[in-house]
Amino acid sequence: MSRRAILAALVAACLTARPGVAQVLLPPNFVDDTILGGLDQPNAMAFLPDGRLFVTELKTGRIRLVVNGHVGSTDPAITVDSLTNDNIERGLQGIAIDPRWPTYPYVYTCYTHVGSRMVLVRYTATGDVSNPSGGNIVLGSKRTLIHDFVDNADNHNGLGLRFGTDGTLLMTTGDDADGCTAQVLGSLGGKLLRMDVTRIPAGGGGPVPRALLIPTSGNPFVGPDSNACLVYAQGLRNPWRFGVDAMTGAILLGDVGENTYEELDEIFAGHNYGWPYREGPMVRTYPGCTDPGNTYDPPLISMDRNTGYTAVIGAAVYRPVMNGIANWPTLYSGNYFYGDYFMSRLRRLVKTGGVWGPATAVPGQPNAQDWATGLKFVVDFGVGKDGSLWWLKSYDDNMTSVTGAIHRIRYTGTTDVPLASLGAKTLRVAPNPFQDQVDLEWRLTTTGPVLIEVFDMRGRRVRRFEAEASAGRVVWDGRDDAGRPVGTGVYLARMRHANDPEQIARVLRLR
Ligand SMILES: [Ca+2]
Ligand SMILES: [Ca+2]
Repeated sequence: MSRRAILAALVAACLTARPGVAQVLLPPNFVDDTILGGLDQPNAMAFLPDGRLFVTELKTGRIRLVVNGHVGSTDPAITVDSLTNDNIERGLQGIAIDPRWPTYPYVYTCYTHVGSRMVLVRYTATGDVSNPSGGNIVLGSKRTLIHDFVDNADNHNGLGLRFGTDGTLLMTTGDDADGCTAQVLGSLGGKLLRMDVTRIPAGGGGPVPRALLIPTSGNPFVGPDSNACLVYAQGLRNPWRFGVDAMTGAILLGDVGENTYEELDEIFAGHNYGWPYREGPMVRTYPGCTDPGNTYDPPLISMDRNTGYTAVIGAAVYRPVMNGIANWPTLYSGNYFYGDYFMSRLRRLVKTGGVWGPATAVPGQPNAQDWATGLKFVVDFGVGKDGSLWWLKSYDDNMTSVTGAIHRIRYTGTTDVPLASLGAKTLRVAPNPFQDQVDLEWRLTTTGPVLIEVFDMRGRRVRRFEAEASAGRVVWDGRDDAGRPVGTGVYLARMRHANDPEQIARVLRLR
């Protein structure tokens, strides 16, 4: 967001100041729970596989563990060092948990650092890493993965952080108020970066060589520039928040606009999203560089800032979760929810016939466009282990100090996600252990696209199968997608299906 827009929004917020927090209005059978208040500008969150939650605080630089609605007995888990927090946008930003937790108890975070630079770091957790109700986690052994993101301007930092479904670490970077950089592959600014973190040595230290971060599965741009090798997509302005579809791996991102449009994009490898020559659907110019006439992906949807949009928060793709006690109805599976930092509205996109568009209103939602209202100062979203959509509010509606909160939108109705039929939905592997080949056999209660993937114990996907049937079988010949035989050892086969929680089976390969 531009400084002018921020100031205007702050003034507006003060003029309309009133006590407390607007009520969150939702469709019938949904409630908004406040899980924990009293946080100091919480900024991003990440769930552990066991349901516990890490939250970053923008200005204090604290990472706090939340267990069953309370902060951990050891609090904070760490306060990051050498933080700069002098502008509204500077501070401790995104957070992501290693998908191999607790075997690899790593927490990744990124922040604006003294010396006009931003850093991506990894901490190693010690303490209650395997105890779902344990509150004693300490983060230490800082290892710096990237130490030299330019941070000359005090805004446009990006720094959203998520893992992709293939186990790579994805990170958004803002253009640092220099739009031209978004079109320069050798600059890390204005990009979505994709990194491999599985080859980083244990313990602290760094910065690690760039080459160690380049995914072995390949990124769209190859050397000799080591920055370009981390780039997955370019032409972004200030991409702050994004979501990864847990089933399809699709990456959906909100790019904060300048003065005219906010936009949502689906990110594809090697694609260019147009900034600074495009803002939403608008063709524009930028001082210091000239549009060479490349092909730019148009946004999925643009929001005219005259309608109140100021800083879009591209949120989460909703999917029900395994054994979620409050999974939402099938209607919402695959929906992409998005809010706005200042405007308080939550809307959703659906993909129909391969095209994203605004969802049809559900009966009883607050108004024709908004699925929910009252989410002012939302900064992050995530689907919790219970199947609810959790969200972070950076402070109360008056921006009072230390009033940030964790909320959860919970479904209270009877879900039509076939939880009761989970036992009937199976992914069976036989023979197990196997030597040459193994059958991966599935059975579902409904039809639709089925995705079966095999991962090694480092979380790397080695093989992928797609099918469309309620029951069937594929044969895995012990080779990866490139036809190379995989080594002996344990593999995880994962089945995903549109409306159902995922199924995972362990497979052991012997020789
Ligand atoms: Ca900056
Ligand atoms: Ca764009």
